[in-house]
Amino acid sequence: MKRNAAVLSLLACAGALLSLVGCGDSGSTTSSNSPAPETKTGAAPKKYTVGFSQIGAESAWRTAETKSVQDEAQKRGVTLKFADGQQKQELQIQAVRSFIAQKVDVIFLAPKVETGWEPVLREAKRVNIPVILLDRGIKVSDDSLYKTLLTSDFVEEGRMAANWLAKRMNGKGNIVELQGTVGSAPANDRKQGFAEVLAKFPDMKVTRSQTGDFTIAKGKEVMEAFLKADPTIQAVYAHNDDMALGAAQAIEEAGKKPGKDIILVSIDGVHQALEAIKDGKLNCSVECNPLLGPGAFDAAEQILAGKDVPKRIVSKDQQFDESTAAQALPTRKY
Ligand code: GZL
Repeated sequence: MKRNAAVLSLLACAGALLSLVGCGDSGSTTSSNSPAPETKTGAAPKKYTVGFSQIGAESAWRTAETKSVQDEAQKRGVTLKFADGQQKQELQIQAVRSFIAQKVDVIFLAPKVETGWEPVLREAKRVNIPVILLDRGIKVSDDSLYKTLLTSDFVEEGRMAANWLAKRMNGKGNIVELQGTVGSAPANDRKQGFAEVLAKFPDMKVTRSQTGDFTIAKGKEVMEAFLKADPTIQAVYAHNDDMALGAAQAIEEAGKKPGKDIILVSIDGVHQALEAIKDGKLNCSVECNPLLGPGAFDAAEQILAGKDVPKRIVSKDQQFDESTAAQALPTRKY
């Protein structure tokens, strides 16, 4: 009897070692990477594997989202295979194909842009691997190609930014817009929501609008060009905080005071933005929750248990300005 137990525990150790070696993915958390056995009871399997095709690390918001998913996987003992798309859709698609080949149980995809996903999502569907979209939506002819989307209402975020700015500028002034990544859902929708509200204020105009690709560096570069072209700029609408922070640097280097000479409103609500609002260098940030890890794994476990999930799970957003940022800071989680 003792000999059998020894043999069994040796085999178990060998199996665990193989699975650790088998993983080999950057940033993957390992417990066991063998797909969980089908459960009879309809409960989610205790052990399962998720492949996460992330856009990249372009902003503080993105980094917070990645950390939220990785921390939650660790907490639940889920094997997470993480792929950084480095802002390239083709790398994200390659990662999804690799997850299919590795027979993961669920795929998380944060899609950089709205189009170009149908072929690879059909491949996942063909082998019954459910896909959960994180933070950005996609345009597909068949929405059964993904199970659910966890997101915020980007159009509403654009409206909130415009309403705040209209109030702050008493309904008049010229504005430059730093757009997010071309073709992405947040850039398209935040532009739409902002324009919808601005249409009600004939004395408020967006005089220049260009993508800053959601990064500090590009936001600064575009703002430098805007300032050279038009010294009368009165306000900046940035589709995310990182571009607004870059714009604030450009405004300072041009000898003006961001937050005073030029008003800045942006979206995300990251810690650095609230600090800048407290320091008077930014004026308003509309929150967009990146802490999608817990909700994503809840949805995954519902799906693995054979239960339905809503097609769209939308986070509620608040906003922060000079009157609220300072007291919100101590409790902010990203
Ligand atoms: C929004 C997300 C956007 C953030 C940016 O859900 O896709 O991408 O607003 C991030 O900061 O880069």
